[in-house]
Amino acid sequence: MKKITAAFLGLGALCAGTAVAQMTPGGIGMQPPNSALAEEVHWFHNILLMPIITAISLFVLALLLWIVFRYNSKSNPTPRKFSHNTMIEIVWTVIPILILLAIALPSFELLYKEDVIPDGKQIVAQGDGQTIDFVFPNDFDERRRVARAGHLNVIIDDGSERRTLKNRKDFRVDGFGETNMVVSLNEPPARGERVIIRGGRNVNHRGEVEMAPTVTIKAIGFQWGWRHAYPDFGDFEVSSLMAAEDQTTPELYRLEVDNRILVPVGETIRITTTATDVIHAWAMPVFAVKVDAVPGRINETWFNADREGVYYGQCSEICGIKHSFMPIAVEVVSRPAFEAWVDEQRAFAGLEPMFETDNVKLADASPADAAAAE
Ligand SMILES: [Cu+2]
Repeated sequence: MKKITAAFLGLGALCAGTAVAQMTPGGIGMQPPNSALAEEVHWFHNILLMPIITAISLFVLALLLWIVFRYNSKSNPTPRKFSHNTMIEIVWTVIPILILLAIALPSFELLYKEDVIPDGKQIVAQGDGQTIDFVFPNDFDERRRVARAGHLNVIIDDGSERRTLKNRKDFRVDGFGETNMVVSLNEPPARGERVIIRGGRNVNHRGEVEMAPTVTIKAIGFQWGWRHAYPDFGDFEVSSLMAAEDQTTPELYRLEVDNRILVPVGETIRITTTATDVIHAWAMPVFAVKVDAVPGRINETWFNADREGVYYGQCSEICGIKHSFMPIAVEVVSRPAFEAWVDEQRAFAGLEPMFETDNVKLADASPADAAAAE
């Protein structure tokens, strides 16, 4: 079974295109997914789509070969003259409909998940060794309210480890679907432990509630490059132009940019896109994100990165002669590093710092600077 999956992964990679080949020299697989949603997209492609495509291609090939060899004029000199067969017509109408349904239903679910920005929220409470009841304000729109245990994560964080509690076994909930819900734990969390209750309707395939965005990035495509605005963090824009050939490695040429954009790891990032001239598309394979950037309109999607690192994407809407020269580079970093970067960008734009990032800056500063800061 593993071998078969690997074969399908390989076939999938052949279809995945050149950007992937550039990422891993000699590699043919898709880039490992870096979000829960991307994992689902890969499952859809590798496990559902590729086997169906492969089976259909082999079946059609077999039919063709059968007709070519069995019914050529030599082996079948007097052909039969019938023109209809009701049974076979029903079969070749109904089976493709079933196949299309099997593909369409999970793909609609994925499209919906990519399209709807999560709105989950959390409360964090300190344990005191006594309290067992915690109020979760379920004040979403009526249709978005937490209505069952599947929309809820109850987590105990003791500072070093987090464990997720189980409905009924570890806690009970009063007031599903109402505006004020009470989560009652069976055992009171100890002093020093934190209770984190997350609720929302966007739940990923791991059962985690996806939280509302903490960062919104407006990606503006132009011929030929991207500008990225961070409206939550002040009036600054990061212009990303393709790095010149001598400013990067051969593997990253046409993927690397002069100014990467940064996002914090493990947080929901909302991407809105638009363009100033023609239609572009903001595409980032590791997050399974691809959204058109259309002049005069705003599109949006989102992602939530699992791992830190630098990831590359490209404009994916043929937009003119330098279409292949407008890469996107996203650096996923820790929250403190993100905040330090935001303040740096704000400083470039002549704005006051927004965060207390002394602790991050001290790490870079010389001992004399650190002493002066105290
Ligand atoms: Cu473009």
